Amino acid sequence: MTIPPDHPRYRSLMARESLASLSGQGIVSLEGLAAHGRGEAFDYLLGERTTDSALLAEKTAAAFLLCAKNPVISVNGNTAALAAAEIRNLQEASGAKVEVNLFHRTEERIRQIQLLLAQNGVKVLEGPAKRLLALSHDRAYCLEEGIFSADVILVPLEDGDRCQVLAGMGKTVITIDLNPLSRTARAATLTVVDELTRALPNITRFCSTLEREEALELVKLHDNSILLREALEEMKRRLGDAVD
Ligand code: PTJ
Repeated sequence: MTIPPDHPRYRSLMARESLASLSGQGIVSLEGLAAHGRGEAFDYLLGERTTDSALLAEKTAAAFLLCAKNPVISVNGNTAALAAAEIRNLQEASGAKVEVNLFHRTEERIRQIQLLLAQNGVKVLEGPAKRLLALSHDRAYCLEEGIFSADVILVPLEDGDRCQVLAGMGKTVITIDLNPLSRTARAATLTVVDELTRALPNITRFCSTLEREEALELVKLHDNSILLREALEEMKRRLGDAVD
């Protein structure tokens, strides 16, 4: 079916169509489709826009990436499907490495996602991954020169387990997650409660405009619990307005 550009839900329908089609190719997992639906529900509560507190989180995410020694962006199936070009732009602006890391891991999916990213101009780390993280599932597999040795790691649409393990290894973990109640959102050093394709361009823009002094200040002053509380307050406000 062709989705007319004047449909009020055009953007959302196009994203779903792209995810469904890439799921048919094996790039997005079926579980990834369910995860996207959960994200959409939370985005509805936010009014499908970047809130002031999310924008501050995005600026702070840029600050962490700019101040890092070995920043890495970890990409899964949903992130590659929704935002391959945005990942390229962020890589160029931040100098971060990009590594594919999957929950539903098969070598075939890894290869397909690496290819999709490369076709969009992303320089992707490759090589034999090893079971280097203390996790019983396959997200334990990563590269020594990538996720394992990163000091700052951006993990959009993450699952809580790995987030906790990475934080426990002393890494700065930045996540992008529309659900401020998720274990990931709560375990991360910094949570951007915003939709992936809105968040990445904002982080990229801040990477190009932030001065070093301001970046250091943002890193020093960041407080994830305040950002999460503000995201929940925003949802509460919107629900209250809808009821009144
Ligand atoms: O490709 P794989 O095999 O690595 O699997 C990827 C998924 C996403 C299936 C896996 O990481 C997973 O199960 O994730 P979760 O635990 O469902 O968490 C995903 C989180 O991302 C949820 O809290 C969603 O609300 C949120 N989310 C979904 N879509 C978006 C989003 N946040 C921001 N932008 C989105 N587009």
